[in-house]
Amino acid sequence: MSFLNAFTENVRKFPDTIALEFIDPPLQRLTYKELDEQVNRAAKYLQSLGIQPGDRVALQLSKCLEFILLHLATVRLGAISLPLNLAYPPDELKYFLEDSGAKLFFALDSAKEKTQSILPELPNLQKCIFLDPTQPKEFQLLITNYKSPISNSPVSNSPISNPPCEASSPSSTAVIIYTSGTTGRPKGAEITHGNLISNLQSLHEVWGWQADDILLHVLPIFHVHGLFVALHGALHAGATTLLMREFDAQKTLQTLVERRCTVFMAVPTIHNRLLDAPNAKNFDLSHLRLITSGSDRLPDEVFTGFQQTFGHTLLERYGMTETGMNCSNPLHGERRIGSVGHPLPGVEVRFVDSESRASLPTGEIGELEIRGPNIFKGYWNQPDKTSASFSADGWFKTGDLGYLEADGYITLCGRSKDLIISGGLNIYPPEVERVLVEHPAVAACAVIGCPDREWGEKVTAVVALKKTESVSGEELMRFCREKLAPYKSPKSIVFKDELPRNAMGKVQKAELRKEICSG
Ligand code: MLC
Repeated sequence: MSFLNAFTENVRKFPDTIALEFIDPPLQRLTYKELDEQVNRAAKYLQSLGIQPGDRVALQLSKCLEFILLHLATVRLGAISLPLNLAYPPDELKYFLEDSGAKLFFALDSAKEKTQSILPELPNLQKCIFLDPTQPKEFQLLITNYKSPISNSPVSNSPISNPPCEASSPSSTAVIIYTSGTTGRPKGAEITHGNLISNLQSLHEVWGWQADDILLHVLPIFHVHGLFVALHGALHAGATTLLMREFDAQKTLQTLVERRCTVFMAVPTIHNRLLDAPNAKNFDLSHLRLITSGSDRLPDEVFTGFQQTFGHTLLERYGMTETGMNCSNPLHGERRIGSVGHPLPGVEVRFVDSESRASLPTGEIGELEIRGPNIFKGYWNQPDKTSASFSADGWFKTGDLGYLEADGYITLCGRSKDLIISGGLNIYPPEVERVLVEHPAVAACAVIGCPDREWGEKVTAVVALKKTESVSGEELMRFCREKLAPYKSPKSIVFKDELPRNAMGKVQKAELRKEICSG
């Protein structure tokens, strides 16, 4: 049973309902029936390129219809979709393509030059196809006019040859999403059809998704939030999704009002920008039935700011790439400030002592562990890292610290992992440190997240230079940007003669945070 079953059912029930509409150029609008037909066409095109169940199809595209069609078509074939952040530079991209063994790679025409240099080093990659989403007709021609490898005739509207059932069984992988890790390179989280189905069903129930909902979608579609929670959520419900290609605060407020949207989902940085938009108070959002916040802790001032400015109580929910959504505040009932609400149906939570791993009683702060049908299958080709991320009795270790309140609400209050969350994106300091120490002038460095109103946390590098060397902060930032996505690169560099270390020689980041972040 594929997670697309509900979508297919909606094609039958609501063929003429608008499924997707891109609200900025190129303007595009598809009903459920049209979307289904185009997904089928794209699936046949992928089949003609030799894509089989289980193959990985990598997509590093902007937020465009081509991305959505290829993603859904890949999954419909029982193959594995691999969405990639556009911000990854060639160094990182090469690693993802190599590690996943992707067979097919769709990239942006505008990235051709920088992408081409890495292609000869990828033996598993059979084909790289460059697309220009500003020219949608070209893609239509591509998926319609290719020759069938069997009959050598142009593709018709005949149905795709169905994948074997096991290719889209609940335990088979539908999507791989890379997440950074505390050690080593990023890991590909294998998310199964079963994971997606259970989460979609829970959120459908808990958030009261309806077929007449209109979702304004402003998030990137290469992450769990924008792809699974928002886009899949709406398709699962038979609802309409209006897609904004790049987030713009003013346009978001205007569209929410003019198009009578009913659902909006975002990260705290985006909610904050809405509050800061000129004349924010003049936008009447009273017709929206649900505005959610996730991917990062929702600051109290954004929660109360939203109530004061828009008369809306944000619904905070909590998830991770490896788990999908875990907890949510209620649709009806108290949405508690600072809390992520209750576990979703079928999701079990417990808090454990970080050292002894013993389960803790209500009210005591510990590390959050999760069990349920939403928990991913494992990290692609990384059995050791997979088993290290589970407890001996099979609970997923989130690395988040928090406690269970007496009335069942869950409050998170920190992390046991060395992790920075900036604008809803996870950044593991060791990844940035690994790059910084490659610079010949750097003797040692520590990367920390300093609290920041705009980003939640700001990536800050503390650097000690070799005695005989000198380099500017700007030069180090430039150096990082060549090797890392811009959002991971430090936004400020602080020089120190030496880094504070404990008796074991480990850098004391807590001390650095106290000294540097408050300044
Ligand atoms: C952009 N920049 C960031 C950044 N996003 N820096 C740090 N953190 C980020 N998140 C950089 C840009 O590269 C640019 O650098 C500068 O900041 C200003 O760019 P901008 O144009 O103002 O940024 P913008 O494009 O508007 O992006 C901001 C944003 C975006 C908040 C809209 O980051 C975003 O869409 N965040 C949502 C991420 C998300 O969907 N996370 C879900 C993960 S799933 P310069 O120097 O080149 O100018 C997950 C599970 C779950 O976590 O529970 O949901």
